[in-house]
Amino acid sequence: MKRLSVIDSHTGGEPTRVVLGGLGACDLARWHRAILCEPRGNEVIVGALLEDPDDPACIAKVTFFNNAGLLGMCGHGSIGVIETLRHLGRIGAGQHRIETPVGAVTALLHEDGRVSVRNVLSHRKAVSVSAGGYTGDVVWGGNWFFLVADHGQDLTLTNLHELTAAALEARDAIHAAGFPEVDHVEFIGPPSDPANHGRNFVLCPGGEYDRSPCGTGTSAKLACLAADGKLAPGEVWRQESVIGTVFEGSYETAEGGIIPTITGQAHVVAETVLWFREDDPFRWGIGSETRE
Ligand code: PYC
Repeated sequence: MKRLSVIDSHTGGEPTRVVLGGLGACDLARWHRAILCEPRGNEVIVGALLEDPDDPACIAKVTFFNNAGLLGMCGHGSIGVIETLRHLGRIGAGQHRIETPVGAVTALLHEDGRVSVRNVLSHRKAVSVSAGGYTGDVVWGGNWFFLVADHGQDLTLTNLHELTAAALEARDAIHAAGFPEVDHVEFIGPPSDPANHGRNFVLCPGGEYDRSPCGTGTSAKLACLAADGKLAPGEVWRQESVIGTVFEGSYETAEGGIIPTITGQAHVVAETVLWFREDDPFRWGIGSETRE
């Protein structure tokens, strides 16, 4: 019987399940739903597979994945990985580098447990694209986003059903408009709390919404603010999620875009050994197409 040790955390409400080895990244096509989804978890969880780094300057190689497959970078997940490594006693406060599929990122673990992730180069690819009834920007923040302000939706938890339906419609429309790479939709609007600067609702590739303000989505937002001259380098932007949790973001200018830094905090909630018994009809996860 296959067993995998995992540590669960959440960052601003968004869950991360760190897999402490026992698989290679190429196994994830078969295993991603078995690890994350029912009956061992749920569709919302983002996985982070830890492997030995290729670059000795990094503490780990991390492959992020969700219910739909592999992700590029993951901001809340990177914060979850750093908190998990701290929890395991493998790292202390200070600067740490991790390899991700889209490039190495640096994470500063603060003494108080907050983590600041210096993300990959982020940039706006297209401005004010009309797609179906939506107009927005196509932006890279470590994943591809369609950032829409004119969605006409309340960015509140009581409106989740409508938000999800509208974001799925916007995703189909931006694909049809010639941007098939976009896998995340971010509806943006004013904050609920005047201490913050903006609020978002982020639809992830598998149809779930991000409970956190989304690290790569906040990076995409910063790339737009920088391109529009609305936020100066080093100035802090406080981004609220649809559940009201907050990431702080700022950026440095770089050739071809910006380098965002996103700060948040993760909390470990469980240490588990997942079992995958051969006689379990849901060994591969409910809804999985994988069969042996
Ligand atoms: O925090 O970058 C992020 C993220 C991506 C998908 C879910 N969270």
